[in-house]
Amino acid sequence: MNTTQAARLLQQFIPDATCMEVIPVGSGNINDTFYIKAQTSPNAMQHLILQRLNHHVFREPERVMDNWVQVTTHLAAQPHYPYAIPVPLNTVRKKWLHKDEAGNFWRMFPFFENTETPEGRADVYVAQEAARAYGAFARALQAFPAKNLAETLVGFHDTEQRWKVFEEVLQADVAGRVRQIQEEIGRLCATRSVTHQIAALKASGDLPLRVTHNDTKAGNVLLHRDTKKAVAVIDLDTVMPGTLLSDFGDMVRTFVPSTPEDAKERPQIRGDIYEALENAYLEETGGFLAAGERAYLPLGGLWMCAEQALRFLSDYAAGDVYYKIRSADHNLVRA
Ligand code: GN1
Ligand code: MG
Repeated sequence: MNTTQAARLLQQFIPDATCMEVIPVGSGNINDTFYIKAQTSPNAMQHLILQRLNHHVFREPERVMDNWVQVTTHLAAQPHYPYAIPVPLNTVRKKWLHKDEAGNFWRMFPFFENTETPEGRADVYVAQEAARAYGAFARALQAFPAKNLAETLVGFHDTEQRWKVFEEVLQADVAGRVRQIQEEIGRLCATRSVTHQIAALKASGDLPLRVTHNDTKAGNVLLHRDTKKAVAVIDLDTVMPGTLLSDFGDMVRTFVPSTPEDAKERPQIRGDIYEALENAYLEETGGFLAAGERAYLPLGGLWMCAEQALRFLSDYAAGDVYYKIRSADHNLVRA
């Protein structure tokens, strides 16, 4: 994206602003994200995020934004929620999305300055900060009726269904890669019992339906660059009704290993980080978790490792149709 293109999009949100700079940012696997520096008056600059929402994945972009706005409105009304809230800007037409001539959906947010995400480099302190932030997010949304949120990605954490799709993908083998991934398939099959256990737990009614973030990875919590204090939980695209086990689990998946999701080396599994996550998350959520949630929280970590490996391997076998990739074996490496 060049400044002329960015300027045209910026006009849709802040008509009198001049685009001074545009830089691609973030490591999202689905959407395209840019930092924009905008001059909004002779001596005022605004720092913004411009993002293209992937409408091939999110087939109903307006409902994604409706969930997002419901949740941020609720968070903003909580006097004790201590973090910054990613509230979208309105377009000049008073919408949350601008649809361009090519049919792409664009949105804009304030940019949180002097922040970073702790992908692949969390120490105990950082893990605590992040887990507290995700825990506080869940706590602040405790009284929000989950059924008011749209299920924007149907069956997102229905791992049994994802297994069915995986089996179909293996059967079809359109990319001709199945022979080469026999070892990975074998290892994935060893996680099948975790998935069955989760399915049984969901059916038992012991896991209350709650507002869940569903993308609680290390890339979606912003920390202050110097103090490493948590600043904001971001990326509310997947807020939906769900179980907190998966939110805790995706933290485990992305904080406990000593390397980022994309790393080729075999990661170390860090017990001290796991403990820090669990303790800090429970500080925020322990007061309201149901007995079933509390008892099976650790299973969430296994579940999310298994489910994400399944999703990545499935996409590799299907010929890389879902996630953005930056190398031919990217999905295999992630898996
Ligand atoms: C995707 O694009 P991003 O980074 O926000 C994916 C998540 C995965 C994640 C793995 C809608 O999230 O579910 O956990 O990649 N989002 C969607 O890094 O599928
Ligand atoms: Mg996301």
